[in-house]
Amino acid sequence: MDKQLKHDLQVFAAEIRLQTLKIIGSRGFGHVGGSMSMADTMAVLYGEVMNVDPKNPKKEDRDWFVLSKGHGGPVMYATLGLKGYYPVEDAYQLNQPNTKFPSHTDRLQTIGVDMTTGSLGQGASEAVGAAIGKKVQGIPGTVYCAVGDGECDEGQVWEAAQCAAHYKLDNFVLFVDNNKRQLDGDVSQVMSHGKGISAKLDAFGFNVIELADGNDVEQIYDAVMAAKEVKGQPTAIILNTVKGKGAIFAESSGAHSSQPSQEQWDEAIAVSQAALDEIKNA
Ligand SMILES: Cc1ncc(C[n+]2csc(CCOP(=O)(O)OP(=O)(O)O)c2C)c(N)n1
Ligand SMILES: [Mg+2]
Repeated sequence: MDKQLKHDLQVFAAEIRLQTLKIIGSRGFGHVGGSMSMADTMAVLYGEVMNVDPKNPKKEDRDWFVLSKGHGGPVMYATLGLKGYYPVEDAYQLNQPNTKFPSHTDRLQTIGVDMTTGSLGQGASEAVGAAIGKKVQGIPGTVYCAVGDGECDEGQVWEAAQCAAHYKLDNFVLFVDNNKRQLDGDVSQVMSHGKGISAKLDAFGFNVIELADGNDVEQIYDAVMAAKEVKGQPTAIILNTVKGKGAIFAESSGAHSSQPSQEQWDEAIAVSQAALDEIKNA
């Protein structure tokens, strides 16, 4: 991977992390864990890979991104704001009355959000439907979708997977945020995944790429580039991530949602700003 591009994407990921904390911090509580684990993937997708235009958010041949784990809305809002869909500060209205930035992503509320999500599992089916729609209509572009590892408890995810393989959707890429934690605790304790999510998706007919470090922009970028070469099959990219990555009050606990004190918010945002400055100057 080009050194400059890697640096730029690392900076973008750090900016997304900082803004995600500021967005959730504006409300005082929210889904820090599952937002922060996705920051690097969002940086790769919106920073380099995806064919999107903030000035023309609905352009027909755009790539789509469906955050099926819709509770990660804040990382989406941070990314879209930094990308130029709206001033990122607009999202400091998270989950307030009449906000355009609800806790879970809503395509009728927020510019740049391709699909409404929040009921776990549904986004995966919606994304597969969008990919089929592109094929049927001959519209170029890839549909990227992110599900959580806890979300994979939903049968609907597997119906979507079966459908994606059946229809040979090589315009569909499924990210699994394998952060090992879900709402009630460890995924392995709540509902374990047998031989693993990779093995399951392989059995369903996906081209599977498992990343040792799903918070590494280079590994994510290389996987997406490899997915683009695959024909006649959907690709799944398994992101072994850290829940809460970069949020000092959440990273070690892997907390699902957080409501730290104002002092803890201030400290976390200061640490995140310092991390951004360090990467920028590297
Ligand atoms: C159908 C459905 N059931 C339950 C919930 C409540 N819920 C929201 S997030 C979550 C846990 C999801 O865990 P995971 O997919 O691992 O998310 P992440 O770790 O990426 O935050 C649950 C049970 C929901 N949103 N939808
Ligand atoms: Mg999880």
